[in-house]
Amino acid sequence: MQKITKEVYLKWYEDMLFWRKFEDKLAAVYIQQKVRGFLHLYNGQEAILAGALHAMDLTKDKMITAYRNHVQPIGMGVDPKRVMAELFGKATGTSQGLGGSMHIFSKEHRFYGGHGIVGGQIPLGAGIAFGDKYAGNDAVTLCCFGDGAARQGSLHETFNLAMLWKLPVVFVCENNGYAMGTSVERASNHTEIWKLGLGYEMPCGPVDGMNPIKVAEAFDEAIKRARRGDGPTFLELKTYRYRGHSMSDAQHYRTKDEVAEYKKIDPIAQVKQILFDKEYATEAEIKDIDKRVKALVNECEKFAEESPYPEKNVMYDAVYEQEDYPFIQHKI
Ligand SMILES: Cc1ncc(C[n+]2csc(CCOP(=O)(O)OP(=O)(O)O)c2C)c(N)n1
Ligand SMILES: [Mg+2]
Repeated sequence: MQKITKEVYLKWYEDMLFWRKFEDKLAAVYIQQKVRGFLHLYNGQEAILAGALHAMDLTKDKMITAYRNHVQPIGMGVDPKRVMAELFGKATGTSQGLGGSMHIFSKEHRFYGGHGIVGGQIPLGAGIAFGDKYAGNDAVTLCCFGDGAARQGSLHETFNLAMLWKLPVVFVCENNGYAMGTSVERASNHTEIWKLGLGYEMPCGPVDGMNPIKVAEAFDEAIKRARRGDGPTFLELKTYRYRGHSMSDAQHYRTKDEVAEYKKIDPIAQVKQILFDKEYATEAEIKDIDKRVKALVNECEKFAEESPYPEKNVMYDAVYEQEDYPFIQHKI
C-alpha cells in the first residue's frame, strides 16, 4: 500500500468533506423537491470509501454497492456535476437522468451501481469478479452492502461459490447499526457480522469503519490476497449513519445522544485533528479547503439546475422491447 503521507491526509480531508457537503446539499434540494423519490445519504460512513480508494488500484479495480451510492462514483473519478445532475433527473446525468438516486453507474469508471434490491448486488459483485478471473485480469472487485443485506440468503450462496472458485472479490459489510429502523441486535443472531465468513472458511474480520487508516490497512491486505489468486475476504466495517435511513425517517428507533456519541469519532474530524497534530496544515489552509469544497458543491448544483430534462422519447430508448411479446409464436 502507498504510504499514508501528508498529501494523503489532506486528500482524505478534502474528499470526505466534499462528499459530506455534497450530500448535505442533496438533502437541502430534496426538501425543495428538486430531487425526488428516495434519497439515502452516506453521512458518517465516509472513512470506508476514503480508506478503500487508498488501497485500490483505480486503473483496474471495481466497485459495486447498494442505493447509498452517490459519493462512491465520485471517489472513483466520475464528475460530481454529472452525479448531481442524475439526482435532479437531468439529461446531463450519469444515466441521462433516467436512473436517479439509487442507480448511479459508470462502466467507464468501473463503478457498477447503485442497486435498490437489498443484497441484490452481492451475487452481481461476485459475478464481476468471476468475469475478471475468467478473462485473466488481475482486477479486484469491492462488493459493498449493509448489515441488513448480510441477512439475505444470496450472501450465503455467493460466499460458497466465491470460496469454491477463489474469486478476486472483497465482501464489505458496512455495518451502520440499522437496516431502516431495525437494529442489528433486533434482527440478527450474529451481531458480529464478520463471523458469518467463518462458516465458509473465508478470511474475515472486524474493522473500525470510522478510521480511514484502519480501513486502508484492512483493504490493502484483502485486495492483495484477492489479486494474488487467494480468493475472497469478508470485512465488517463498523460504522454509523448520522442521517435517517432515507429522507422520510422520523428516527424513533434511536436517541439523539446515540448519534452525538458517534459524531465524537467522526472520520472528518479525526483526519482534521491528525492534520493539526502532525502540523500538516494550518487553520488558514483548512479554511481554504473548506472554501474550495463549498464552491465545488455550488458548481455542481448550478450545473444540475441549468441542465435540461431528457427529451420524452428517451424514456423508451432503454426499455426492453420485443415485438411479439406477450403473444410469442411457438413452432409447436
Ligand atoms: C429485497 C429487499 N427487501 C427489502 C427492501 C426494503 N429495504 C430497503 S433498504 C432496507 C434496509 C437495508 O439495510 P442495510 O442493508 O443495513 O443498508 P443501509 O440502508 O443501512 O445502508 C430495506 C429492508 C428492499 N429494497 N429489497
Ligand atoms: Mg445498515
